[in-house]
Amino acid sequence: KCSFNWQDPFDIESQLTQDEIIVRDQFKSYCQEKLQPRIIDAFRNEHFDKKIMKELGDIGVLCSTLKGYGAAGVSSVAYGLITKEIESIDSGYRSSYSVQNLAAVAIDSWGTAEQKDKYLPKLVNGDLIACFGLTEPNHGSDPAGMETRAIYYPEKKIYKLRGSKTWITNSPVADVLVIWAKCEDEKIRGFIVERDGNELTLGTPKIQGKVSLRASATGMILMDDVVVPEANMIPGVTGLKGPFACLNHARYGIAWGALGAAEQCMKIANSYVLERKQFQRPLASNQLVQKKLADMMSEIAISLQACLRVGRLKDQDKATPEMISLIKRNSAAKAINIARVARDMLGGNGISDEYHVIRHMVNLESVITYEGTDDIHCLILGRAITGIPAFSG
Ligand code: TGC
Ligand code: FAD
Repeated sequence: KCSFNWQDPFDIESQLTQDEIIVRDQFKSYCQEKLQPRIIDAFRNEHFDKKIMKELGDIGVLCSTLKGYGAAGVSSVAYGLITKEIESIDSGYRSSYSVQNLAAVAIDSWGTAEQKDKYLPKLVNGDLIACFGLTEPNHGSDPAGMETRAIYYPEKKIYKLRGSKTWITNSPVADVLVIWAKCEDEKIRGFIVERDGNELTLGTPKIQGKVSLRASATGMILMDDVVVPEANMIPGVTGLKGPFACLNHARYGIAWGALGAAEQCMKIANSYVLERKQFQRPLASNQLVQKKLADMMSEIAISLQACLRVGRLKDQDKATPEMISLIKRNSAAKAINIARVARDMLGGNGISDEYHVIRHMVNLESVITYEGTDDIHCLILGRAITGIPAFSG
């Protein structure tokens, strides 16, 4: 006879391969033993510990869907399970992890063999930290309007990059910066910029005072004629298709990840209401409280099943960008609502970082915004339904 498990209502476990379960369980141990004890201090002090990237490389989860270059070559579902585990600790850690992958995917998808051989092994093992610079101060949701320019100097076989990027995860700590810029033919291309040797023309100031994602480093990228050898121009793609194709991977990872944060908030709220007594009985014995838990469980279960479905399709090369918009938008919105309700269920204690829920809640404010805001993914879906792009007038 089958029994119902509220922690896995649709029995996702039985839909995973043995390899996926092993990857998840090993990584879960690392997250619990090594990341969980660091997070309160990291968040309080707005500190990203660079050693974490090396640790992630050492245990083989960095850029883990790549084939070759020392990468684990795991399935998209295993990758989703990894992002879920890391985000159950903190969305900031997941961000740093995702962006390393995002930059590596750009090089892997569109780079030369020399670029791949030079950078990918070190991004996979964590010797190098990377960032992905698309957003600019005047162009967030509409990167087509980017102002960053790449000017080519044929006699020296170099490009010079001029402009600024902002809200860039990992930029203050990155050794390698993948930058998207407009060339003289008005086409957008990607460039691999090394921090070393460019100290005079490249600034990556940290954005201070974030109330969200305080455990990941976010900064600007200021470029004042940064010299980039021609060999570091990513030649395989022109136009926004380049960065957007990479974003498909990252948005997919976020869809799983946000549910890790949501699940954690639900578990904390459930334990709390079972323990906490008001009016001489546990809070959990109130119908209003049980409704909140039932809603959380339902949303997480349905959302996870959707992620699994898209993950399986992705591995068969059948996942469309619209499917990914649907699950990114759904997971982030469901997760932030769950975090807000869980925060309320903990009463006054809910606002203390010792209980973790409010940290997840404020982190998820970034998660609904980056990699395409809730509105932008809504409009991508609206365009798919009506055939009418409604982004601009
Ligand atoms: P549009 O005309 O729709 O497309 C331009 C070209 O790009 C292609 N394309 C895609 N290709 C692959 N995958 C996708 N998802 C694609 N979306 C579009 C498209 O086929 C076209 O190709 P071609 O060959 O015909 O030229 O572009 P648009 O300018 O109308 O823009 C539409 C819109 C608003 C949807 C787009 O600009 C958008 O998605 N904006 C959101 C920007 C965004 O997501 N930024 C994310 C920055 S990175 C980040 O946030 C990292 S957070 C850190 C972390 O992950 O933790
Ligand atoms: P805007 O585009 O100005 O949007 C503001 C509001 O207007 C939003 O509600 C939006 O939905 C709405 N809006 C915009 N256009 C429309 C429209 N046509 N119709 C209706 N509503 C609209 N970027 C990178 O390139 N790399 C990174 O590593 C990175 N990391 C980030 C880390 C953090 C912590 C954060 C917060 C952001 C990061 N970003 C990164 C930037 C992120 O992708 C952008 O913030 C996001 O794309 C939104 O752009 P914006 O902030 O300029 O907001």
